[in-house]
Amino acid sequence: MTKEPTPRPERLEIDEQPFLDATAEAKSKYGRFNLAIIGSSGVGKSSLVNAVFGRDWAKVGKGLPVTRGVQYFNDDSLGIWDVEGFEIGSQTPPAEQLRAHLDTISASPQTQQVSVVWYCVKANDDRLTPADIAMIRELDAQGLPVVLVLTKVDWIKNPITGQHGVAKGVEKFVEWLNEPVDPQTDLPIDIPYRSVILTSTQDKHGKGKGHGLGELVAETLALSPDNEKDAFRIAQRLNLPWKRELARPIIAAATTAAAGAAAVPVPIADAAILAPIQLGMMARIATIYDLEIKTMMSAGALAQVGAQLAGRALASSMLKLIPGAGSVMNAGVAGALTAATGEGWMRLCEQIHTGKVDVEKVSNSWSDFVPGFLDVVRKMAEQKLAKA
Ligand SMILES: Nc1nc2c(ncn2[C@@H]2O[C@H](COP(=O)(O)OP(=O)(O)OP(=O)(O)O)[C@@H](O)[C@H]2O)c(=O)[nH]1
Ligand SMILES: [Mg+2]
Repeated sequence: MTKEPTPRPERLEIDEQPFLDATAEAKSKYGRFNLAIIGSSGVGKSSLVNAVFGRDWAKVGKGLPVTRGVQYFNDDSLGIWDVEGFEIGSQTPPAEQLRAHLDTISASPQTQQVSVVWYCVKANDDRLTPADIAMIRELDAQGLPVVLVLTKVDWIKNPITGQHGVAKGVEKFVEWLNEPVDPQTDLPIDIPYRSVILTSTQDKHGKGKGHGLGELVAETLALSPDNEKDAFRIAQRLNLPWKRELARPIIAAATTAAAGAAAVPVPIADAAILAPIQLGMMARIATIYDLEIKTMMSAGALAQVGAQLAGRALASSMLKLIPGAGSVMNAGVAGALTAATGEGWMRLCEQIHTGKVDVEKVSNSWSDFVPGFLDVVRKMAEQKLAKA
């Protein structure tokens, strides 16, 4: 009696290396965005960083005190130089004090060099001091674009129109800032900030989402050098459409690559050829949402997701929906599968990024984000029927 050979277990071995490689490549491509924030103690510098970049560095306090008055905080995509404003009673003139801080920054590695400066002043200070003006001039002289950020603006809601406005004093301050004159001589003076943005990160009861932050990120992006704009888009957390704009071309490229890989139709059993393409795409998208593979899931769990996406089970169940597709993976199916995967993954990353998904439950919630691909398949099926 001959013994039947034991069937090989239906397991796809998916290598997560393409994900790791693509992550490293994307990180080095985008680099780090460095911002300097200057302002007196308590003006709200840390609160701004938390609101715009979603990093709670103020609380964890893992800043590196570089020298007195200068701290550097960083992760992969963002570096913050936290620089104290002019100390009242200091013997050193303001411009000189700042120059010493800027020298400290210049002496640091290339990856830590500043792109844009937020010079922060409390809105209800009602004026810029001579020290502020000297410091802003020093920054400009060093070629750094300065945004003058008025912090802790009290926004008052007009009970009739429902519109938000600011107190008269702040309005006057802004008028002066738009056309500054010397208080003694009344002659116009030049203070080289590029723009004035009114902000708050909370209302006076410590609540609310803040104001002016969208304007602040738009202005910061505009002032960033072209080769650092993507780094800023990635580092910030307020504007999701910017991230989608970065993710969509990546999905398109992977879709083309997947269609190419299946240009000669392959049996579904070999559908794993798509895994490296899809894992690379997923890694690049995760980078745009500033998500670490480590915080998302273990490498093993990720490989499993990859297997589910590109693997036999998924591909064959999809193929059932396509009339007459049979048991092969062709260019159209591979492309559609990859496009849908990319779109679903982008949405999942977006949800995690905005804190709407529990990281622990990522593998479970994935299926909630895939319906998109069923739509694509249905559309393909409909087109096919229409042509027939
Ligand atoms: N009302 C109001 N309070 C704010 C706002 N932003 C920050 N605060 C409060 O102001 C205090 C100081 O804010 P921080 O963000 O720590 O200020 P900082 O400039 O980083 O201060 P230092 O690190 O000490 O130099 C905190 O108690 C904040 O809660 C705001 O927009 N409105
Ligand atoms: Mg602080």
